[in-house]
This record gives sequence, structure tokens and C-alpha cells, in this order.
Amino acid sequence: MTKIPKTHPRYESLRVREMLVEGVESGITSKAGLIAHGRGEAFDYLIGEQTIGSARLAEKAALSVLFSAENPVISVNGNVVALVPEETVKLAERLDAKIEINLFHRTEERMHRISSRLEEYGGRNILGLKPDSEIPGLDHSRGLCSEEGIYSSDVVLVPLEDGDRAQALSKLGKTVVTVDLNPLSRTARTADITIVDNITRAFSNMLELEPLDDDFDNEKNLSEVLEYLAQRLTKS
Ligand code: PTJ
Repeated sequence: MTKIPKTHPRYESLRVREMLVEGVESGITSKAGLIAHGRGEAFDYLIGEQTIGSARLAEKAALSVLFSAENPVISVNGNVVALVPEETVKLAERLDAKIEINLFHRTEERMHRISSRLEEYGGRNILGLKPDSEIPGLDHSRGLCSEEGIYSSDVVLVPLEDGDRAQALSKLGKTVVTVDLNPLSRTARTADITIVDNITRAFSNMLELEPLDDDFDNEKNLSEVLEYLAQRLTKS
């Protein structure tokens, strides 16, 4: 991994990039994951690389639905595990949730590497390696899931997700919580709760914040994010 000097003005952003590069080199992250990250970075730049008020509210609302779920599941991919492996394991512990690996670019080798990385951080009983169920409406490998996990879950936290899966999960009657820096994405629009924050901050926050059991309106929250972005773009 390239060592980034701490004095560099873009230290944090470059450090996170290097985590993704390491993810690709160790067979965890797909090459397409780098492009997905670039899109996220652009939106992060626009929101000022900080957790904005609307995101904090969504994080608290997400904690509330996840804490009260019967069978909460955190669905992870190669980007999530490159960026927040430790936080994912800790969050699953905090929420008493299962972790399931679901890959867009699924290979058995990546599945095992991702599972091993989570185990290095104390993750246990990682689901998804031996899928025994399918999410209807998705083509074969993207639809694969675990009966014990996603299929029977009531609330799914699916960060950095593609729109098709978020929609299919929603159609299956799941409460969908996502983390997505793009407030305009199909996933962001489909989810019941969308956290517009970098996953590196969102998961850390969710380990600290207390749940807020209030009526959460995702559409209103996303409008507030867009309003915030518009103000930043027009104010300078
Ligand atoms: O590991 P795989 O094979 O399952 O592939 C995973 C990727 C991420 C490549 C795949 O799911 C994909 O192509 O995703 P998309 O459709 O590009 O969507 C990813 C979304 O996550 C985009 O809207 C990005 O803006 C957003 N995003 C990227 N990085 C971050 C992020 N959101 C929060 N934090 C980030 N660090």
C-alpha cells in the first residue's frame, strides 16, 4: 500500500482510496468497485466530506428499525469489506444482526476472501457462501441468498447497493436501509431509510449514536439532502 503522508491536505480521502486499492489487490474488491467508489467520492466532495444533519437523522432512524427487527441482516460486498470490516463486525454485534455476503461480480474465490477478512476481525457464521435461496426477479448469481439470512430477514442493511437488488428486496417486503452517497440513485429512492454519508463515517456513527424512534420520511430526508447540495453549489 502506498504510504500517504499525514501532512497531505487530502490525507483522509487518499487513505480511503488506498484501502480500496488494497481490497482489489487482495481479491476482495472488484475492479468495478473502484469506479463505484469514484462516484461516491464525487458526491462526498459535494457534501463537504462530513456527516450532515439529514444523514445523522437517518443513521438514528436506521438504528431504531434495526434494533427492533426480528431478523436483521447486514448485506456486504467487496467495497464494504475493504472499507469497514471491523465496523461491520462490531455493528452486527451491537444490533445482534447476521452478516451475509452478496456480490454483484460473484466468484467463489472473492466470497471466501471476503469471509476470511471478516473473520480476521472477529466475524462469525458469515452467511452467503452456500446460498440456498433466491431473491425473485434477479438473474441467477445476483439473486442468490441465504434462507437463514436475507431470505427470512425483516430488515436488511444493504450499503453501496445496486438499484435492482434494492428494488427486489423491497418487493419481497423487506424494510431496506441503505448507505449511499448518491441521493439520486435508484437505491436511495427505493430504500425505506437512505443514509447519505460515506460508509466510513456512517458505520462509525452507528456504533456510537442512540436510536431515534420517530416517524422517518425518506423522501423528505432526501429532499433536504438535495436542498443542502443545491445551497453549497450556488453559495460560493
Ligand atoms: O463487490 P461487488 O461485486 O458486489 O460489487 C460492488 C459494486 C459497488 C461495484 C456494485 O454494487 C456497484 O456497481 O454499485 P453501484 O451501482 O456503482 O452503486 C454504488 C453506490 O454506492 C453509488 O451510488 C455510489 O455513489 C455509492 N458509494 C460508493 N462509495 C461509497 C458510496 N456510498 C457511501 N460510501 C462510500 N464509500
